[in-house]
Amino acid sequence: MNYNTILVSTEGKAGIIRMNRPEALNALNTELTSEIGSALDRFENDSETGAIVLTGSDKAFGAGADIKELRDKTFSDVYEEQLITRTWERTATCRKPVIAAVSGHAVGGGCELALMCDIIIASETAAFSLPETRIGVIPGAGGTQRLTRIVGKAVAMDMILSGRVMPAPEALARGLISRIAPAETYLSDAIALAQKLASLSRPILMLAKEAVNHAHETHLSEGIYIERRLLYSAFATEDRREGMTAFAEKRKPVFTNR
Ligand code: CO8
Repeated sequence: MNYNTILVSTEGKAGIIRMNRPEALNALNTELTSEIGSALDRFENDSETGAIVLTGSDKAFGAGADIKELRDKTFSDVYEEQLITRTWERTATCRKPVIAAVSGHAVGGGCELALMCDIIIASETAAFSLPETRIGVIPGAGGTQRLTRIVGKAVAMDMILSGRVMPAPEALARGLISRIAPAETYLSDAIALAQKLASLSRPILMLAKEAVNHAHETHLSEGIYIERRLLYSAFATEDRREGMTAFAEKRKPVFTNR
């Protein structure tokens, strides 16, 4: 199968999905998130694949949702098309283990996509942030829920309200990521781990994953539901449009609190 925005390969029983929009630092547009979903479908249905690695470039795992694609959308648009729910969420529903190999920027939706994965192996250069408020929206791919469950309210509020960047060592200390690896080996380490997982019993890993997810996700669905509706509501404000327009025009936004 041919893809435009991802590179798909296998190494042994590890399936590898590499996001490949270098011109936009892997900003997540509809095509990219749909292609990730389609590659996950393929690997999930492939009996040879035991685990999946999702990665980006050394510079950026992902710079977040594609702001230029979202800029002109209205509340009706995002509500009707079920923005995020119909595409991005596929990563969170994959039943085989998914390892995120993260290097460089993991910003906004890029950070949230990593948080949908089961294990995050980060390069020592990786840096995580949820700066959506700066462009007039809120995290809308599970960030307000998953991050808060992992790091607690105080740190999540700090990150989400201020948009501050959390470097890999702090992310490890706070339980946001599973391991740090040298910049030269983070991806090969992730692939080696995927191959190791692929050598184990698939149904047992699926059972284990389902069990862990139940511990983690009790009450999560309600939180995601509320988050999604609040995110859509952000599209009713003038500041959301101003924030995204200002970004695209490379200027500081002028917010009017409306
Ligand atoms: N969307 C679209 N284009 C992007 C994005 C993005 N998120 N990020 C970077 N790009 C583009 C830039 O516009 C630029 O394009 P061009 O060369 O044509 O001008 C190119 O990628 C390179 O970017 P920079 O020149 O800015 O690269 P730097 O190395 O200087 O900076 C940064 C890297 C710090 C990552 C910077 O690009 C940046 O701040 N990007 C935006 C990050 C951001 O705000 N992300 C959050 C987006 S909102 C989100 O993810 C919410 C997800 C769920 C909710 C959905 C809401 C509807």
